[in-house]
Amino acid sequence: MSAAFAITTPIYYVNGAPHIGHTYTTCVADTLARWRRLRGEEVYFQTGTDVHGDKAVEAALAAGEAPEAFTRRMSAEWRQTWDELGIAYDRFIQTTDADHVAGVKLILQRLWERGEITFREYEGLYCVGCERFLSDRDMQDGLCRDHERAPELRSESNYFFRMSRHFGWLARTLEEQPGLIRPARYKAEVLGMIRDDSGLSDLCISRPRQRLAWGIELPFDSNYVCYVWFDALLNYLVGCGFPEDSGWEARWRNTHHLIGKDILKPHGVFWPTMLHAAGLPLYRSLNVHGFWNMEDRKIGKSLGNMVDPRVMKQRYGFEPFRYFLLREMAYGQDGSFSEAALARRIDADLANNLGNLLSRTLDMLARYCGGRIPTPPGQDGASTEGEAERQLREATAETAAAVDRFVEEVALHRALEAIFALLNQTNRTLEQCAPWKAAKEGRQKDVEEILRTCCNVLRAAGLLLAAFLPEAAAEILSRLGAASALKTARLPEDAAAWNALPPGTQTRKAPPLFPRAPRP
Ligand code: ME8
Repeated sequence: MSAAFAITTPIYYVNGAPHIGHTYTTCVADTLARWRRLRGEEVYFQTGTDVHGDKAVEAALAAGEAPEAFTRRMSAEWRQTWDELGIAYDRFIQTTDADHVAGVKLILQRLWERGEITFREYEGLYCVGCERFLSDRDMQDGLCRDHERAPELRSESNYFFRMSRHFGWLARTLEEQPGLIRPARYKAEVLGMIRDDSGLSDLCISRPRQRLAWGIELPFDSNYVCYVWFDALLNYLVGCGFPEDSGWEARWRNTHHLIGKDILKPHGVFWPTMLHAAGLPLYRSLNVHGFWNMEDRKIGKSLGNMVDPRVMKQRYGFEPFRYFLLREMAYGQDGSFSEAALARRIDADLANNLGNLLSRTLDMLARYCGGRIPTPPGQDGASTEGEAERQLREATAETAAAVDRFVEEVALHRALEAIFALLNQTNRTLEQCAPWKAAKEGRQKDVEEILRTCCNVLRAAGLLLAAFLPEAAAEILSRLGAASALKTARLPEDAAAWNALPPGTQTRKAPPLFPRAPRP
């Protein structure tokens, strides 16, 4: 069980339904996985749910259900949402899965035996309403934000992972492996978190069972359960087949994590130090993105229902929404969501640029060439390649190579920008060559040359877009009479192949690929 490329999303909390933020990370992962598969690589893509801890218990209580039944039901709903949206994951992991629980216990035991875990008293501000210790973030003006009451000073004995002894190693590793955390500014943030004066030291990894029973029991003390983050991070390793599968390490060494910047500390500090302390290798890369905001507020659980991916699917179609997410946000930076911006992108890029090029090309091909792909120059012994065709052939090859590079850098917005720039250039060339005029003047060779050139670009676009917009891409190729191209294609090279549509291939006119967006 080896994989040249493994990709993960965070495992999401089940105290709410998926919103635009979760959908974004998951679509980025899905696109990367699809692209790598089209490159012929063996891919492993994992997502799932994080079901233990206080938050899950609170949400279960609010729903009047036991934590186990509640989290099972919610996990099924998350999974169903990704299925409905066509997310092609290989495994949906849930932190109650038997192999996950066994993996967490094994690592806890190993760290305990290695002297990486200590037991001591902890003193902190405890909110009875929340039934937990509060962090600075939980308080405002000395009061618990949720309960608006003063917390009590309490002490409690707990187990601690001796995390800070690995900070020196982590700092050196981050300097030695510049691509480990991307973009670079998040690496700098992690370095700031582990500086001597940062205040971050050891990590409390247990919760007394009488306070929180919903978790994985510590293998060396049944009075405690494991802290939810310590448990959750290990999902990535378990998904690779650790410890039983002989191929787990190859898969693990090729694992790329995708996360939002809200969970940089657990993934940039807790996780690598946990791995190092357990004598395990590091992940291949951690790729951090920004937040989707709405009127400058982070979209979270409360605002989330306003941008429910299933509602977006109903209103706009899922692929147009997915296109917007991937095109609009520069990976690493924050993005701003509004339905007006979504509608503008759909109209300008999908309906006008791509959709019109496809419709016009196939309409004219039907009108002037019997709907069949014309014979390329050279093959009929007469014409040679014209300037317009040469330019678009070269631009197509450059675009295919650029898309591959951008996907490698997780710059999906730039990959899409490149594809749509090529389509735009093709629309302009089509306008200049004006085949409708050439047809009137009886210049059939010119008509055929520009329409065949457009079909070449559209075939390339169909292949290049397959990882981003799987259904639309398949439809483009099908209308071009190349429905099976995706089965055999190797990207990026095959996207640049010119005149790969056999002359005489029957094409198919159809209604617009993307209707204009309904007004919000
Ligand atoms: O943190 N913009 O789960 P979670 C962009 N269970 N992305 C967003 C976002 C926004 N406004 N809101 C959420 C957890 N996300 C833990 C993870 S992993 C071992 C455990 C995305 O349900 C983004 O990927 O709160 C973010 O990191 C993640 O959802 C947080 O999901």
